[in-house]
Amino acid sequence: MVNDSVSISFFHHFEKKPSFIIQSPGRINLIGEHTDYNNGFVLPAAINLGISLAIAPNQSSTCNIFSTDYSETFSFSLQSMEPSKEQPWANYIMGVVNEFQKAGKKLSGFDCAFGGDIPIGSGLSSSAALECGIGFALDQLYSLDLEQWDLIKMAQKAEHNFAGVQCGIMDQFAVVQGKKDHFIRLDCKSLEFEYFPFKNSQFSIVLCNSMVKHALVDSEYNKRREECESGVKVLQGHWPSIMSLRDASLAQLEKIKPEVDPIVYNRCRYILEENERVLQSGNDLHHHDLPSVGKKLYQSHEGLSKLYEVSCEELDFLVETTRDIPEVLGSRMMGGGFGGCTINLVENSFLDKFESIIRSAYKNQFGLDLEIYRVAIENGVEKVNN
Ligand code: GAF
Repeated sequence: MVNDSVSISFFHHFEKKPSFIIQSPGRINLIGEHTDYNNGFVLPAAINLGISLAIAPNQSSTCNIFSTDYSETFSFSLQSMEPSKEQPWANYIMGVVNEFQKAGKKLSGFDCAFGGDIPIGSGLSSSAALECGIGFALDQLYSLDLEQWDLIKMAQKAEHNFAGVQCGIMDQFAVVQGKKDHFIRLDCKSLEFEYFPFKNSQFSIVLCNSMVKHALVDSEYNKRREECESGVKVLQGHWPSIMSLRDASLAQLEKIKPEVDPIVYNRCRYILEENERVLQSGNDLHHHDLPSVGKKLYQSHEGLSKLYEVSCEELDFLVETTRDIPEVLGSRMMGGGFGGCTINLVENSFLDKFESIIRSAYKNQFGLDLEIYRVAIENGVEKVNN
């Protein structure tokens, strides 16, 4: 991570030293995509790519933010905040400040510089890293004694209210609760979670960044949410106790099939099947059965591509290319979709070869240079010791 350079930028920009530095990671998700806002299961982890924030109070009611990556400044008053169209990155910070104030937390003005090594808009949740990073920083700066779940929920609300994406809880959860060398299986209904150790000397987690981000990502995301909700309404008509897809079974879904739009049926089917895969993958991790997890990654991608329709030709190509490589246990698109990264489980001894095969296949097909990251699982948001 980039703590030192952010600290230096802070000093140059604000001509004083920061009170402290916060390190906030991005996240991966082994399996369980689009299940979070359906009250289902997810299996994410925080990673060694993220954002660092340097912060100090400024004895005013103005907040001054410097983004080292964009080389841009944004200032806002604590008394009036409006989402910015010109500098959308500032919305993640204002959104959190806004939620804190709504919850009655007393804040005063601050100066903050931030930047990182997490690729933006690649499905690694740079937005949750920023939201949780600033939330954690404000908690420390003003000794607010926030509960972790309050931080997670306020960061999620910031995304709803200031970025306009009706996201689930997974990203903010993983950024806050991440634990080195562990995946976390979260039940998004009960909010209970369980850590699964992952330190395999034989296989690595490799992300392939397609370097594309197709338009309409946010509106398609919100639309998927509505489609699932419309499926729930029909199910509820028959079984009033069903409050979300989490409460329904495949048999119940089959029963209402004639009554629902085929697209809605497909969306619901994917969610029910994916929930099952997440539960089983946790058990596989418990038994160190990575080949079995790998198979489920392929099944998950199939569902995301054909039933949930959030993939794209670049992601499908990347996943298909791995199918003939025995040293790859599994591959699938990760995150909201329509671009971003695939997650791959690759045998360590084959990593260099894997990279060169997939890089040249992708270049031949789309004329694009893949970015590839071999990621490690790290702790969630924390203060840097200095
Ligand atoms: C995005 C959202 F922010 C998450 O809540 C989750 O729904 C994910 O897409 C898809 O699984 O990252």
